[in-house]
Amino acid sequence: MEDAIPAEFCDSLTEELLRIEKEEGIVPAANDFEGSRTVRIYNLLARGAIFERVPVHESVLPIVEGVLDPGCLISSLSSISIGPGEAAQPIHADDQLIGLAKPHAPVVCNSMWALSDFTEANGATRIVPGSHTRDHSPAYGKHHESAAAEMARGSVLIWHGSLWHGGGANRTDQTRVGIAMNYCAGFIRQQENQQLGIPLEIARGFSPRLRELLGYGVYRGLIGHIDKQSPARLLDGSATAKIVWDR
Ligand SMILES: O=C(O)CCC(=O)C(=O)O
Repeated sequence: MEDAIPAEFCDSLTEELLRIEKEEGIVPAANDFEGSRTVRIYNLLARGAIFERVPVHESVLPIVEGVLDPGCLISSLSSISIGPGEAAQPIHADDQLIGLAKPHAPVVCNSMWALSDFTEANGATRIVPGSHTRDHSPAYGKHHESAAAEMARGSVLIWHGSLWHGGGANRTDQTRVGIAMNYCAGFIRQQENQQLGIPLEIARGFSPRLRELLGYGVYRGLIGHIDKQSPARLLDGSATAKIVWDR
């Protein structure tokens, strides 16, 4: 989706990522999946108020709700800044550790926000079009033909979690900066633990929709309840609807 994120918001997000990287001394990991010249900052909702606007963004969330359903959850929110000289990431599917026979209906729907232009040369996400319909995930570490999803800054790439893809190699002298805003169905486990990873005093300040997306809600009136109440009640005392059995 082009022109999804206004330039000023891209600027502010980029500044904030640089601030966190510097203040926390975050450096690249050293494994072939995360890369050795790529700075990744995880759990962004715990690291700055500006990130609260990302999961609920009006350009992206309605599409994800259409792919999953409105009971979807935030699976993870992190930044991926691919530095000069980084090698291509192995092609993978974001749902490949989930033990469901493929192809299956989407249980993961992920997005990549371009905070810089994404080009073939600077490491634009590489995708294997149509691969979400295959009956298997890619063999890890093997070569798979792929295409660079080039996009201008402010664009967002959204994909079915079974799609084969990976970060590209960066052959330029500029960093490719992206935000990986990932969602999952309301009935599966989130990749980053949102209830323990985000301090409760921070989560209490989030909007009701954002709290729901973190998992402070009950999927279809049942999944995630505590004593037949929504976990939102323990978070902030909110009144909760009846559980499905009591309707
Ligand atoms: O950085 C990218 O373009 C994709 C990263 C990715 O697919 C991942 O880390 O799971």
